[in-house]
Amino acid sequence: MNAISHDVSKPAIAPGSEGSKLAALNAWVAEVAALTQPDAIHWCDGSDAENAKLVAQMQADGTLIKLNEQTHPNSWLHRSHPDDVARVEHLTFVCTSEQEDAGPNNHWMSPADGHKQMDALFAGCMKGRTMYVIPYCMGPIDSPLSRCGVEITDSPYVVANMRIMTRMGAPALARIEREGKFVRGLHSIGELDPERRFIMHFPEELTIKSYGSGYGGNALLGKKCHALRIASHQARNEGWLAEHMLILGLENPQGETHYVAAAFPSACGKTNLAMLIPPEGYRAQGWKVWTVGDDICWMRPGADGRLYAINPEAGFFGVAPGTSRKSNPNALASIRHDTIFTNVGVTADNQPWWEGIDNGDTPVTDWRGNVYDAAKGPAAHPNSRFTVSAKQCPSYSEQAENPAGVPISAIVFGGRRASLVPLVFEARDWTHGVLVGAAMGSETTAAATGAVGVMRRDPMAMKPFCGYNFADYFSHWLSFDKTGAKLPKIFHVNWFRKGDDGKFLWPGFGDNLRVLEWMIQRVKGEAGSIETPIGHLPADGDLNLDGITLGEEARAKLFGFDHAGWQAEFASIGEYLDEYGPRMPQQLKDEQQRIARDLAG
Ligand code: GTP
Ligand code: SPV
Ligand code: MN
Repeated sequence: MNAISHDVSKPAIAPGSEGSKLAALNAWVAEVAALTQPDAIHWCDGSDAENAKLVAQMQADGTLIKLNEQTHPNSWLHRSHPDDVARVEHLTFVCTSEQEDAGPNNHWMSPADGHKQMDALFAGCMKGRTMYVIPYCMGPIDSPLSRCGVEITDSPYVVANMRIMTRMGAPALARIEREGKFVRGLHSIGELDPERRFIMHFPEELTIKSYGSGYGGNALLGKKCHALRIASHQARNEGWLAEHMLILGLENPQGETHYVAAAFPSACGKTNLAMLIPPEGYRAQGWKVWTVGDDICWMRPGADGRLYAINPEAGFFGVAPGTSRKSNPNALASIRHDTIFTNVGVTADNQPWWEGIDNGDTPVTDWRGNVYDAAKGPAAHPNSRFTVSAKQCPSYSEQAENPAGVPISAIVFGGRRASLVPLVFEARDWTHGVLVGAAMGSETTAAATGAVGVMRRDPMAMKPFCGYNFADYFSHWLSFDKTGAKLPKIFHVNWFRKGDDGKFLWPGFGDNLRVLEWMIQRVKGEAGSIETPIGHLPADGDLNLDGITLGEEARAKLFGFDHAGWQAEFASIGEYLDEYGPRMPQQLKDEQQRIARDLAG
């Protein structure tokens, strides 16, 4: 084991290094230690022995509770502070020198004020605690598309999660030593006081400071803070894209695999689509879905002009509620062992439990650790999650480890829309597709604190995650359409359209394969459609509906085009684009106006 716990009176030098190659890292660690004053410093090597020691320590102090060893070997329950259960968008800042660069889509503070405010919180905050230094790599360790970071944290729970979610430890440190460049993430759980909680990003300095939360995207800094907010800024400068997208491979009966990247807002179906199991008839023919990633996608044009994508993550931090053998058998198979569950309920025999698990069990304890009482709310928090290695997923694609990435044939945008938006439509071209992404709307979910079910604009599912001005982000997207580019087709889906009775009209989950099939046929020029002002919709017979029954209302709403409704929607999209002023690319405004005129005429 390389890791050493340092007495803070000694210099905190990275293990295995002599001399200056890690000088910047060592200097930063020393600077943070001087500010936060931990009792000890531990450099994480990512080994099993290190993990076992940390887990034992967390079991002893109650941070982790052991689950039923027979049914869920080596699996743990963590109960977070009840006020710390989701991302906090209102406390998340992007600190750029110019406010305009952060854009109206972000909360902004000047870098000087941001550092001042955060450093005051961090001063002495690790007294009595151990400071963990976590070197990590986002993406396959040998991929040129990957990027490294170091997270410093005082939370052993964060260390255990980062070990699953990233390539963490010695190999990452070796790459950092080679490259010299890394994203700096400083995190402390602080007092877990919502009044003393901020997540700040300094994209110009490749730096993150997060204080006062131990939960998910607030604390596992490799995930949303690095791989989306900081990476989107880097991607813009370097000519690539960092997106809130799943990546899947769709294998047809002929054995061809097409890769699809899809952006849906938080808790809107990425994990489920990425792990889809085809309906019975399709399975018999040989259709298969391979999982490359379920949350984040980094894409870059290859020498052949196509976009190549990697999943920067190594694990899944997936939504528990609604996950069942019926809805997502691959997820359920993944989490049978070596899994950390956060904020779920438990059964009498100590198995994890959540609403929609649908396995005949009943909960006795809720996510807070109280006796379960249905009158007091759900047993599992609506944003309860599982953390598990991607390697445990039966559908995990070996291509996810390919350093070159996978070529993307289709990009899909989608939202949670009870009304108006049909099941699927295809954009006419790249510019139209970028507008479709920019105009995305979705009803809010429990993944962030605040009201649930409120429709808001969430362009490309990046509203909470774009590290710079959305106007510049859309320009960057448009810039990919250049000579020699072989860009994917762009589609929009809505699995969440409701009928007059308030129920979902589309069966969803495995049956979403029918929509993927149509998309790939469109890519290959093999399927029909009808053109409307909003794009191409499948006409009667274009999409295979064999084996499912849809009533008249369902057919009309899933495949119909509500002219008056879209007129109003396009007026609202125009107003939204105008909120960004002259910085919004004219090309996108022209596209919006052209469609608005089409709808009027
Ligand atoms: P984040 O991890 O927050 O980024 O979310 P995600 O996009 O991966 O969402 P996930 O796949 O975990 O789905 C969230 C919720 O939507 C779960 O409760 C699912 O059961 C539900 N869901 C997913 N796909 C479908 C679908 O096709 N139809 C319906 N009705 N619900 C779905
Ligand atoms: C999301 O909210 O989109 C998530 C969970 O994937 S978190 O890691 O908390 O951001
Ligand atoms: Mn997400």
